[in-house]
Order: sequence, then C-alpha cells, then structure tokens
Amino acid sequence: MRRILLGACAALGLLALGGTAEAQQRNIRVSNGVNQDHPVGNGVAKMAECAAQRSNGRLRVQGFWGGALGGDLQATQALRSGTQEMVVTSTSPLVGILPALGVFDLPFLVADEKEADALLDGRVGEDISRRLEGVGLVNLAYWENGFRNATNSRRPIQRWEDFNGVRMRVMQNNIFLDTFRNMGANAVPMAFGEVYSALETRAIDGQENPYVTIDTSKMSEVQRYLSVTRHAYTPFLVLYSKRLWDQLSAEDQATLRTCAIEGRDEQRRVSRASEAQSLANIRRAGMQVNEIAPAELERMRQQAQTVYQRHAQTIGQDVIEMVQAELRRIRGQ
Ligand code: TK8
Repeated sequence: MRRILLGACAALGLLALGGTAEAQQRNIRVSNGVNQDHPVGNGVAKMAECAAQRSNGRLRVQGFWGGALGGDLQATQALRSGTQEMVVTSTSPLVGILPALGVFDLPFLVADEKEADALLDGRVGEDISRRLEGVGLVNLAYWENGFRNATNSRRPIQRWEDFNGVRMRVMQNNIFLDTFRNMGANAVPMAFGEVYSALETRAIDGQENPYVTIDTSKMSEVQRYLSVTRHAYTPFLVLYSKRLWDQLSAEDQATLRTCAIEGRDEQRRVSRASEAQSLANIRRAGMQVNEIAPAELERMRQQAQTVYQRHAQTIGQDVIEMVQAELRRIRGQ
C-alpha cells in the first residue's frame, strides 16, 4: 500500500514537473539596429502584446535597440547558431548568407509602397522566405525599412554626376557598392552601428537611408544635405532562429506568426504615418532637402541599369525574372 502511494506521489510529482516545464516562460529577444523610437519599436510592441495575450503571458517578446545585441549581420549569425531568438534586419547585409536577397537591392526596382507590399506579401515573399529556411532562418513577416535617400556633407545631389568623389557609406553589400561606384562615388561598406561616428569624424561624407531612420538615428546632427533619390526600397525581415524555432510547440509557432503579422500592419502604418514628420524634423535640424528633377531621376535610373546585368548571376537570373514578372503582374502590364 505504502509503495503504491509512494509510486502515485512520484507520478504526480513528475506530472507537476512536466506541467511547469510546459507552462515555462519563454524569453524571446529581438535584436534591432535602429533605436526604439523608430516605427520598428511600435511593431515590436504590438507583436509582444499580441504574443503575451495569446499565450497568457508565457511568450515574452523583448526588443533590444541601437545594435545592443550586435549589428544586423552579427545578430543574424547568432540566430543561425541558435544563441539568439530574433532579429529585425534589413535584407541587404545578409546577401552573403543568401545571395537571392540581393534582388531587393537592385536600384529603382520598386516604385511605391503598394508595389512593395504586393511583392513581399505575395508569392515572391513566400519564395524568399522558403530560401531563408534553407539557411537556418525562419522569416515571420516583411516589415518596412523603406525608400532610401542619399545624405552627405559635401553638396546637394541633383544629378548622378554629383556623387563624384563623395565618400558614401553603403551597407555590406556588393550591389549597393557597385550602384554608388557606378555613379562615381567613393563607396565604403560599413556596418550601420559605425555610421554616425564615421560621419561625425568626417571619415565618410555621406550615407543613405529612409527618412525615419535618418531622423531617429540623428544623422541630421552630422549631415548637411538630403537628396530625395528613392533609389531602393529596403524591406525588414523579421527572423527567428530555425534551431530555436524547431523547439517551439506548433501552437507557439502559430502564435508568433500571427503576432509578427499584427506587428507588421502596425509597423508599416506607423512607418508611413511618420514619413512627413521625420522629414520635418530633418529640415528643422538644419538639413537642406532637395528633390531630383524627373529628367535627372530618369538619367540616374539609366546609369544604374548596368548594375542589373553585372549582378544577375550572383542573385540568380531566375530570381530576378520571378520578381520582374510579379512586378509586371502587380502593375497590370
Ligand atoms: C538597421 C539597419 C539600417 C540599414 C542600414 O539595423 O544598415 O543602413 O538601413 O537601418 O537595417
């Protein structure tokens, strides 16, 4: 009798233990290169709130800002080795891991946000996410970094020839490197975390990023001119370590996917709603902003065409064709 009782107690104990393990909190760290007041902050807050609510507080999503957990590339490598859960990163610094991502870096590929959303939330986005899984990264959603504009401390860029000799920081990405070299700039690849101080010390003259990133990273303190080039649209990937993902229950996986999409809608909404305010902040901080005349923009686009050919093989001709076919469909051509 005693033995039976003891046995029953042991079994109950095991159950209880199993129960606690089941109900254990999961801390999910999200690495970000941008600061918390960037619209990504709103997206992460939304995602965290959604995950907490759906899991009764078990899934704890927490953002880390300003590269505190490493730059985009470094953090992504930590995901691949399973030492960090999540990162919100631009696609561009990851082309060394997945060359197909380079398709988004092709200059003047996407014309507006509607095209970007249709491309990323449709079959192109799915195809790229499938490829990411193959390199140990689960992409939960596409958020927005946005249309990139050139800033520098030398002169307003009015035609592509004005880039001549300007030391431009570019992301660690051969397509960007080539795009700016091809315009005559002295392009220097550099991680985002080093850009502000490199501009401050005048080690470089310029950089390029969307308005909200320029604003929230306080680039206006160290830059004089902003030229509205809109030369590329950079998506943000919302990545989860595949190694750690595979340890989650199907239910938690579903929750995180749903919440990354909720986060996406909020992040894109705030990103687009903040553009005008960011531009106003940039102007108020003393930067001189210039639009590019349509004819000059067209010349810039022409000048950039060779970049498509030169990188087709690395990106994959099939990937470029898939994207261009999808863009034609979206544009109703
Ligand atoms: C933020 C980066 C950054 C990107 C860059 O981590 O490196 O210029 O545009 O905003 O992803």
